[in-house]
Amino acid sequence: MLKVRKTFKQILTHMKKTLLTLVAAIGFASLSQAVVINPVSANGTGSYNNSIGLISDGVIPSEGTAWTASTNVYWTGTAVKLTVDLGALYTVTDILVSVDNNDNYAITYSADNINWLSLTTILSGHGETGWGMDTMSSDSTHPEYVAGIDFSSVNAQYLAIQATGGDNYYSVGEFQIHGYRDTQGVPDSGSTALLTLVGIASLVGLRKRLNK
Ligand SMILES: [Ca+2]
Ligand SMILES: [Ca+2]
Ligand SMILES: [Ca+2]
Repeated sequence: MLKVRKTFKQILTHMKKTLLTLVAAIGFASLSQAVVINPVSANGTGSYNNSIGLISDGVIPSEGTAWTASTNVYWTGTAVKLTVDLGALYTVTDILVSVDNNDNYAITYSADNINWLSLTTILSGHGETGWGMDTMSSDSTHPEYVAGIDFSSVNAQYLAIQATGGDNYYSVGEFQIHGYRDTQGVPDSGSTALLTLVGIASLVGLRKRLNK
């Protein structure tokens, strides 16, 4: 019986180590998974200048460059809505935008391209650039971080940017989405950890019964 006890003790120790490794891995994964998501397509309503693809080509205009530069999609009026389709549901953690500095822009998100909710709002007072294009990030670790546009993560497939006011001359040089793909049928980290804990608990119960 002593040998059996020792074996179970070893199993328990191993299970505990596995759980700790698992928890560490989950913590690391959730931190490291947020990347730039390349949209499968981009679309724009209304009339605008230059190719819609410029908003997600990875080219971020230098700050202070002209709103009418060839790097940007630009327009007048508030009828234009630029939408990116991520191709699947993602957990969106952050955005990075390059916009004309003296305007307001609404950023919205949707899971179905029908029902839209507000993600954040860019105001003319945000950012530090006084003329031309201004880069802003919602990521607190980014050098262009703007606390006023920060938001809590959402699940979305579609994200849109549209001007809501300013000097009527609007421009977007980049509309970058950061996040990670929602898990597909894999138990989430919480339930995986719970299942492991249940396994350990049942082993402890078995060990107690053997000790009797
Ligand atoms: Ca660009
Ligand atoms: Ca900036
Ligand atoms: Ca403007």
